[in-house]
Amino acid sequence: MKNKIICTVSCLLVLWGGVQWKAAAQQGAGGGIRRETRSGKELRFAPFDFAQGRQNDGQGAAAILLPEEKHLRNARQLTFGGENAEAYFSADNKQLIFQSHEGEDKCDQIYTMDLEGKNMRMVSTGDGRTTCAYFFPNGKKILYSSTHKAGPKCPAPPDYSKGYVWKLYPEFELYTAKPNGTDVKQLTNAPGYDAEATVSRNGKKIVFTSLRTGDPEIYVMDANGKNVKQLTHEMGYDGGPFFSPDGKQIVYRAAHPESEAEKKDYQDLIQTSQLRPTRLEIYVMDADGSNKRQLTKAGGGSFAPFFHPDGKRIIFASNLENPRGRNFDLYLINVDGTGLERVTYSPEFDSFPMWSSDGKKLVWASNRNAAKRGDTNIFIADWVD
Ligand SMILES: [Ca+2]
Ligand SMILES: [Ca+2]
Repeated sequence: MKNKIICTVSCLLVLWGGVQWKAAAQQGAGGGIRRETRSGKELRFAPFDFAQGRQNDGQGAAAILLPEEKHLRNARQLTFGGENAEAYFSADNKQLIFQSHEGEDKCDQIYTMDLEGKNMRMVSTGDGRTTCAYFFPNGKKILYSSTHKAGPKCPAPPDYSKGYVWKLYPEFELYTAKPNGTDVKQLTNAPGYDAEATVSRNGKKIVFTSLRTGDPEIYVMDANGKNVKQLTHEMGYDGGPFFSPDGKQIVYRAAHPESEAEKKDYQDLIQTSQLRPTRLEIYVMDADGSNKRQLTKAGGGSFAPFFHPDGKRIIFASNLENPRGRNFDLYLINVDGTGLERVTYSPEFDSFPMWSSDGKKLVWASNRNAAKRGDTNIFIADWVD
């Protein structure tokens, strides 16, 4: 099937997991919930299948999880169609902010919902493409990346003629807004992609990925966008950063080309803001960019790392047991690189894990239990140590 989906990095990670099977015929299927965007356009979103919805009861919860998934209990499916990813808790653990689209020609927009999957609302502008949203800890602002300033349309898709690549759209800038989506303010204004931003627990610092030097690097800045400081300087992709709970460390993912052939391929592609995501690995560094340590050496795709509230463990997604395969699962690893442990066992894509701030719940995105092949939905479960 021809892949027409156009994506950001996060969305492409979903694709990487084998989600590129959207049948055009599916676009018209289902009733859907009609939502009015703030720009007055109508958006069809996440057809709510009431038969699926019943799986939120206790009986269905058991079916969502596999017996091996001992760290998870009382799982609930919160979305029921389309591609939903990168759901992150608010600091009070009462809401999630995530990105979603349905239909091959659609762009992700940012939504919030409660932990029941209810009160869903679009909080981005409805224009352009958006990605990687996050709540500020005080609950008064949200942060996301968007191309809307460059125009209302989805940016052109990546060129797959040279194989599977990511596109780091230069039109992406970081924006803040009120949690209801109003009061949109531009936070970055730099050449190249600016995205993948998250906020420290004390609300003072933002870490993000930028292509402003021509090489994707991680930066830190004050919450108001001032005092930008570059933290990585390695050739290749460095991105997807999250602070540790105490703000003293940053966990991230990186793909550094090694052989001369890989370096040439990388340099050729990055000139057009494209990347070939081979051998993504998990790294940790101190918050000032020092003391970088590589935690995984799986040779496949390890990404979406997040610190446990205890600051000692990290959860991430990987295909490390079959680095060429399309199945991704969640894994735990200690911050010193020991204690690798598999968490999910579904033969489908599982990724984008985040614990609630008290460590009692885990939210993640998965292709399990999909009504349609290729759907990626948001799931939440109690975390069991
Ligand atoms: Ca780099
Ligand atoms: Ca899986």
